Order: sequence, then C-alpha cells, then structure tokens
Amino acid sequence: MERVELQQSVLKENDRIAAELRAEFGRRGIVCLNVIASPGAGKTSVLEHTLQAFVGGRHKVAVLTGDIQTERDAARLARFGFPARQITTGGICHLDAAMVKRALADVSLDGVDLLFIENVGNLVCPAAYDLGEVAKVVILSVAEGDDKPLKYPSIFSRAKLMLLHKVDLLPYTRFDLAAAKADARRVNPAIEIIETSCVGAPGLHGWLEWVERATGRGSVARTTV
Ligand SMILES: Nc1nc2c(ncn2[C@@H]2O[C@H](COP(=O)(O)OP(=O)(O)O)[C@@H](O)[C@H]2O)c(=O)[nH]1
Ligand SMILES: [Mg+2]
Repeated sequence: MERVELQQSVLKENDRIAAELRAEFGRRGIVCLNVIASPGAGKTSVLEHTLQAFVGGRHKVAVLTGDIQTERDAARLARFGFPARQITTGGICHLDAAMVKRALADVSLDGVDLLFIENVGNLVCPAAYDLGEVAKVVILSVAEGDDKPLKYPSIFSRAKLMLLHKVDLLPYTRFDLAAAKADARRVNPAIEIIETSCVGAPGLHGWLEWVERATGRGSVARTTV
C-alpha cells in the first residue's frame, strides 16, 4: 500500500472510532475538549487551574492526558479529586481515538459532564486526529513567538478557541499580540481568542466562562478579545 493510502486509511479508521466516541459523549451529555499545544505551552497548568476552579462545583470533570513518556501530568491533575488518567503513547506524537477509547474503559463516566483531553505536546500531528471532541482548543503561549498561526495553520484552522497564554510574560518578549490574533484569524476567521495567564492578570476567567458556556448550552458562544 502506498504511504498516502495507508495514512488515509488510518485516518478513516480514526474517524470511525471518533464518531463512536462523539455519539457516546452525546448520549451521556459529556462535553469533550481536546487541548492542543507545543510542549511547555501550559496545557497541564491551565488544566490544573481549571480543575481547581471546579472542585466542589456543579460539574463532574474527568481528564485524560497524553504524553510520549511518563505519568507526571496525570499525577499533577489527579490532585484535585477528579478521575485523571495518563495515556502514554510510547513514541507516537499525538493521541488517536482508539487510545482515548481504551483509556476511557478504565474511567467511570457516570455523572461526568466535562472531559478534558490534554494532547501530546505538538502543534502538527494532533490536528489531524479527531478524538470525538466538541472543540479543539489550541494554546499558544507568548514565549513561543507570534509566527506560529501561519507556520502551523492546520491546528489554528481547526481549533474553535485559541488561548493566548502566559500573557504575564509579554513585557519580557517581542511577541506581537495583535499580529498573532490577526494571523490566527487569517487562517480561521471564526476562531475565538482569549488571553490567559496562570500567574498574573488576566487569570483564567475568560477561559472558565467559555467552558461554562460550552457545558451549559452544549455549544459554545462566540468570545472575542
Ligand atoms: N509565566 C508563566 N508560566 C506559566 C504559565 N502557565 C504555565 N507556566 C509554566 O510553563 C511551564 C510549562 O507548563 P506545563 O503546564 O507543564 O506545560 P505543558 O507541557 O503544555 O503541559 C511550567 O514551568 C509552568 O509553570 C503562565 O501563565 N505564565
Ligand atoms: Mg503537560
């Protein structure tokens, strides 16, 4: 089989399992968000703060976290009392729907209404794999450079939301916020954009409100900054 044909058939099988997952999430009333970013952009940190914000609240959250090696992120995320499960891909640079399905076999989804999936740190491969999510969320930290939306258009064109993260670091970088937003909108005119920081202002309020809207209405209202 030609390489291209093989890739197409892998993606087709992935889409079939992702459709099963989406149907299952729909039946259970689970909003699934697939969080994608480079290594170190702040995926686990954002999810830690998010889980902390939901402790004792009306949502029952579960989280899957993908990494090539180590269970470290699951250990960080398990501290908040919600089910947290690591998927170790053993070298594969993205999560696929079959990995998510296998991991969920070990997680009780009873009552869960919000499922976060932290994808493997990578702006390229995870974009191609549907995991049954309601939305892909891309995190771009200001430490990475404002050229990323045009360099990695595939993930920015497929994401419903971009978090412009670590804005507390803006004074120490040459990151051009306006250019990054304009370029993200050039590849995806419908992308929503929220500025966030786990350290200083503006915190994660905008993101938490967005998540609330995603769960409350099952679809996500438009947010712009
Ligand atoms: N200054 C700053 N550092 C952050 C912020 N969010 C995360 N970090 C740091 O960025 C590093 C990578 O974060 P992590 O959540 O592990 O990133 P991941 O690899 O995308 O999961 C850690 O040292 C975090 O403390 C932020 O908003 N501002
Ligand atoms: Mg992480």
